[in-house]
Amino acid sequence: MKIESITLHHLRMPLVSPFETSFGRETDRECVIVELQADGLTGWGECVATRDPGYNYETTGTATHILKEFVAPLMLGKNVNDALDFQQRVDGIRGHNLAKAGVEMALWDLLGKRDDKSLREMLGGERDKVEVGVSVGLQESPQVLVRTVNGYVEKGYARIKIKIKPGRDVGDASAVRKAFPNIRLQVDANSAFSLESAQTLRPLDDLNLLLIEQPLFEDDIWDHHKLQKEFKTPICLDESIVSPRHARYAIEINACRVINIKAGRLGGISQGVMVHDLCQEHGLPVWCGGMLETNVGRASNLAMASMKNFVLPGDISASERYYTNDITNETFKLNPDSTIDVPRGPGLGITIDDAALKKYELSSFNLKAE
Ligand code: OSB
Ligand code: MG
Repeated sequence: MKIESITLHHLRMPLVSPFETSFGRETDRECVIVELQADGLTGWGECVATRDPGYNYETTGTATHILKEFVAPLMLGKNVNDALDFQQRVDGIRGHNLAKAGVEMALWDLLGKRDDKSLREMLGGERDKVEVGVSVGLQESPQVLVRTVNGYVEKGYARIKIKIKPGRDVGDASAVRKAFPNIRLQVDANSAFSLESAQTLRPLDDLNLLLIEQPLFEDDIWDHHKLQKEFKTPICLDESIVSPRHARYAIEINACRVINIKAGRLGGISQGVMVHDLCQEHGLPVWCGGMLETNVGRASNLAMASMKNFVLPGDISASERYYTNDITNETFKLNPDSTIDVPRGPGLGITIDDAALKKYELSSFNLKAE
């Protein structure tokens, strides 16, 4: 498709409730919404870089810079055929996966609209609804945490993930396990431990957790391999898996038994599909991670999670868990069986609420083909 125009919308949206992890506390979330125009159609994508480089080195600022100065010139006025064509074009830009992935998502949306196919159909997804859970941030105390978890359980979430950090680990997880003996429970450290400090996590092995997510450094695979040997509970890598190649390294050295797939972190949906396929070949289950997306990114996550090897529940909660007024006309609701329906419309299957987009826009920037 011949790309005629690229618009970057820098948004800031208040979160329904603050989200605290080992790398910080957010009361609102920033992102960059990408709008591509080609052949009379508009495609939308979400770049999941945030204001601060806490989860990842990228920010809304670096993503805007990379997209304007380096990605846009490789696309404007050019015929971009598909996601792999896009990946070849941006291959010379080192890193900046979150920036690239935002554009790749918008391209999938365009292609789906052109061919009248949903993203799920394009990816060969097998499910029309996917199992989901909720990711609960650090709370004031284990008591408050149990109360917060209870609220989500009452809403119908059958899988809970809690954030942990040094000093707020075994105690928090034990309190939740005690209050909910049978719930599917997992923890996420967002790389807050070292191999030494992770020794305090040993009691987690007796809490019947689905997995322990990213306990060690964000760029580490080797120490995770050492730690996995000491735990019965599967270690799941998030931050460390930034490409299909890294997934292969982790699998080859047994650094983890599960991988969290985020298209943003991997540089695009196409790269997420590759990691999905690789894990399937090697018998590793995968699940879809989340980045507190708007409904744009959530639509993409739901389509990915419909693929066969996404056998664990995703960090994809209902729209109302994140924002009171999202930027699409559609809303994603939790079904009573802790699932969310996969969108059926062409591309991402969402339409933008222009008033909401404008309301949250800090700035926008348009680039057109000559
Ligand atoms: O590590 O999975 C993570 C949110 C922002 C950055 C990193 C992570 C998260 C979450 C939230 O856990 C998942 C969601 O979108 O519900
Ligand atoms: Mg994580």
